Amino acid sequence: MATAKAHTNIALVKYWGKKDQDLIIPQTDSLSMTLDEFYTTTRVNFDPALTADQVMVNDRPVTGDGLARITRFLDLVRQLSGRHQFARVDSHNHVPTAAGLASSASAFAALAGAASQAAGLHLSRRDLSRLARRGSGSATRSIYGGLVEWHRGHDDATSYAEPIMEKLDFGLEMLAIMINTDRKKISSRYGMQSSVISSPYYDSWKEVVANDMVTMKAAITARDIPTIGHTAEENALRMHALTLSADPGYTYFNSETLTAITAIHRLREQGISCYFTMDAGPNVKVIYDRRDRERIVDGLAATFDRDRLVVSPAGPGIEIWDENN
Ligand code: 2P0
Repeated sequence: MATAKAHTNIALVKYWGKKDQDLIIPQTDSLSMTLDEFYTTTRVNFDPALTADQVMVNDRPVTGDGLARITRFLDLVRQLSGRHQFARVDSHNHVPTAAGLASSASAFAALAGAASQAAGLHLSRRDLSRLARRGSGSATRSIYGGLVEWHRGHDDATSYAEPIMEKLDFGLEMLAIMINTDRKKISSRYGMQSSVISSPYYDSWKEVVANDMVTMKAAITARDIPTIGHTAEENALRMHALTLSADPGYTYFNSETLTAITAIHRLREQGISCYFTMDAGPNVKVIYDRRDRERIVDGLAATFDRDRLVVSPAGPGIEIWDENN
């Protein structure tokens, strides 16, 4: 039996498309910040008495496609470790109520950590990152804290993440504006594949990311938050242009997303340095220097209730507890 705690991450240079859908080898590199506020804890117990994997998330049983995806992942761990027992998985996502933030990054990172440890594998963090990748691409980066780079690689051995700066020594911070949606969202897995296949801009996107990776890493080295924020914002908008330009086109924006973007533009017009990024949903995350936090929260509170504004500094890498000993 083992338990792991992994934090979610938000990409500053996005991953949007796979080269190999089975191994989850991405088309491009990507770069993220792990967040302190949002995490998953998962306990895994391989039990000879079980006749199938049993999975609970937030105290509810997981069935159907969700269970099949986790069983496929556990099959990999069984293959690697030579174990044949089924597992009991108990997972809790710690995100503010109704956050609507995707948690597959922290979920599969925590599952990779707990399942591999419970199966007696003692993986290096690089190998753990490769294993987490097989569950969900963004989970590759959630093994590490702080700022993290996922090298796209070209096969299972070469596609893994590495930390750039695990403990931040400057004031980069994020704030999530919680925007709810009732609309059934298009999964990132489906959405990114649709962009790869049908957006006429996909080749340009690969060039954009190659350039943004260079700019972003130099800006991190220089602790230059305006350049980090500006590059992340442009990168996110160009990723979202891939959704609009797919066939059929779609978007993760809703009307409140545009309201949030307008509010951020207004803060910038007032001379406050803040930028936004967005993922496969309507929530907007603001990127800024923590010394400006109060002015940004006060400014956004004119439009959004304060309980919808969640501040998060950078968070730590995965922690794993072996409970057999
Ligand atoms: C990212 N996203 O870099 C990008 C930006 C969302 C937008 O990674 O199919 O859940 O499991 O590999 O990792 C979300 O996609 O997709 C994601 P799969 P994943 O964070």
